[in-house]
Amino acid sequence: MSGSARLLGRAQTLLREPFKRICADMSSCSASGKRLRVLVDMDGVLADFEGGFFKKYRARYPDEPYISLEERRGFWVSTQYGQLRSDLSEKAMSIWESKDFFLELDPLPGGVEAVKEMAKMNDTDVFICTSPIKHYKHCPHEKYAWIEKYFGHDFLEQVILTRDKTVIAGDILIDDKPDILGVEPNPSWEHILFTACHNKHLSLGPSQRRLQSWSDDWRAILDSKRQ
Ligand code: DGP
Ligand code: MG
Repeated sequence: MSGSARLLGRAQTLLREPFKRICADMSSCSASGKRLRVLVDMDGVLADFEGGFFKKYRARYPDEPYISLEERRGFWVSTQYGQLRSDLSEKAMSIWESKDFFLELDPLPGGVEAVKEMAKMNDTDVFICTSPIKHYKHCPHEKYAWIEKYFGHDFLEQVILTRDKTVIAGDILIDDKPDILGVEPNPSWEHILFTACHNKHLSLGPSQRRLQSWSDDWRAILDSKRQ
């Protein structure tokens, strides 16, 4: 081995140790949860999708049968309407595929305030993590416009649009969908089920947690994930 090759080898060894230490520090930082990353769903958690759907469905189809919010069961609205009568599935879809549906959703009580408060907490990063519908003509644009309206332009930095939430890394995902599945079998987040008309009758496993509403103790749930 030449003298320069030996020197290079030694330099690499010297560099490797501090570099490894820095990497270890970085990973222990995230493993100890120094900064908490909270993912908050939009429809059914911040924006009243079910209420907005019901109001507009009744207005457009006043003579058709409907399912009251009390009677809602199962995440997919179109599936339950299809069970009532097969053609109602398409009628249901026509509601959320219409212009202004997502833009005009009312905020659910306390949600906007809670997310704003979270975003101001020390060592906390908050993202709105939402799945747009595949009929993309209005939905993605209106989701951004809704977030800008209630949180301000700068908060658009915190928006994640994805059809697969399992590939997004976070400590907590607050979401009203009972089964959040995707290509990643072991998502990094703990799913906190946000109570909604369609999921309130489900019993959860012993390790699963709910947030009943934004009046529930969301701060305690966040604190439980800090170390
Ligand atoms: P998310 O809240 O991020 O899980 O998004 C789910 C979206 O799906 C939300 O916009 C509500 C919508 N949704 C609810 N029921 C149905 C349905 O039956 N069919 C479709 N295509 N979308 C639905
Ligand atoms: Mg949702």
